Amino acid sequence: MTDVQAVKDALRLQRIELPSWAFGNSGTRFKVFAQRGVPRNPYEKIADAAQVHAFTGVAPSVALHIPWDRVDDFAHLAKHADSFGMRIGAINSNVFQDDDYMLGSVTNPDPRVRRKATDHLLECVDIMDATGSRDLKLWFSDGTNYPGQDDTLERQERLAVALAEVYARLGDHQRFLLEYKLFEPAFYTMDVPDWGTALVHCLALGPKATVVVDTGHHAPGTNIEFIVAMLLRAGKLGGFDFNSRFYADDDLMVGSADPFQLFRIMWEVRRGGGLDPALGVAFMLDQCHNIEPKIAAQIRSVMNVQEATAKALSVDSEELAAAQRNADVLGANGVMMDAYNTDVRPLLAELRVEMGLDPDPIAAYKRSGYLDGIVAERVGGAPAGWGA
Ligand code: LRH
Ligand code: MN
Repeated sequence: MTDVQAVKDALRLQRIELPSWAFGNSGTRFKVFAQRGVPRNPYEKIADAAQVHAFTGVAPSVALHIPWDRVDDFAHLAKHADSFGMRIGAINSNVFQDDDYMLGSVTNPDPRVRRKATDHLLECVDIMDATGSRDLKLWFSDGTNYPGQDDTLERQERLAVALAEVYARLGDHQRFLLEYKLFEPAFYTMDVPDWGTALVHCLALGPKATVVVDTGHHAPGTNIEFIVAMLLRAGKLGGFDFNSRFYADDDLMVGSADPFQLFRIMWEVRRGGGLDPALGVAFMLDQCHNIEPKIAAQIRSVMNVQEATAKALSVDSEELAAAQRNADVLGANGVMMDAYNTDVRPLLAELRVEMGLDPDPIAAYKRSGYLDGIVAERVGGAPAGWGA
């Protein structure tokens, strides 16, 4: 029997970090649809993120993206966040939007460009010092489009040099999360295409170098939960960029395209001890709400992670282990499917009430009238998006 109180206690401790860029306008190369009431600066993004925390109780931090969230005084921005009961989480570097980076950033054949890119990464650590952030998230759009375009091994050496310099700059309580991605914007090679490449670079550096699993960055059909289990086993799972996809890096709401996959991932997280906050696994969302209302979509996304986690916590692990030991294939699979088919929504609603929250976060948010307020208030100024 599932120990309901133990499930609730674990869910109460879970923390889900929100991406500042999810509150701004986003889209595809075909169109970025502007929505009304969109924040115009990081201060307003944090105010919107605070709404997600206010109604879910488990999302007290916002990841920033530099330069999209550049401000004159990051310590002041951190105080602003604190005034909303929020804190600034991971700092995301951006070496993918400058013309100099056409042939790569830290892997670029031109040492001047490599220096420029590395200096940006180091500046992001300066920002972490000001915001009190622990995590630097490193994603490189670096890669090639045609065989022969550049030397694969030489590019790996250049990457290793930059990572080592950043690693040496990290403070005692800081670390970086190296993000891999199979393709896009490069279409022949990406210099960090998969978990193996990311892991090899991190193992070469030390304990402050970890790997982040963006659930949209794999080839179709990839068993992502196996990768999660292996990274936990190696002590190198720094965190997740949660989203979901039907085809490519669609950045849709986590769990919306494949809730069963998210359940399987959260089972391996639980099995590998990753739900223990002491292990430091960062559960971050990395999504774009191109057509749906952004704050409500972030609330829904947090709820989707909670539901997958509650289902994973409902797996009768002793019964499962016994069935596995007895080579009872159907029995073991049945234990997993019983948990997955458990409706955990009543338990989560109960927990929210015990946490002093409304059992239905989205309905409560809609009743708050917050969206009407920001639509009326945020007139003029440039709405935030994927541009500095
Ligand atoms: C790259 C990525 C990365 C972020 C960006 C917003 O696809 O997943 O994590 O920098 O999206
Ligand atoms: Mn990502």
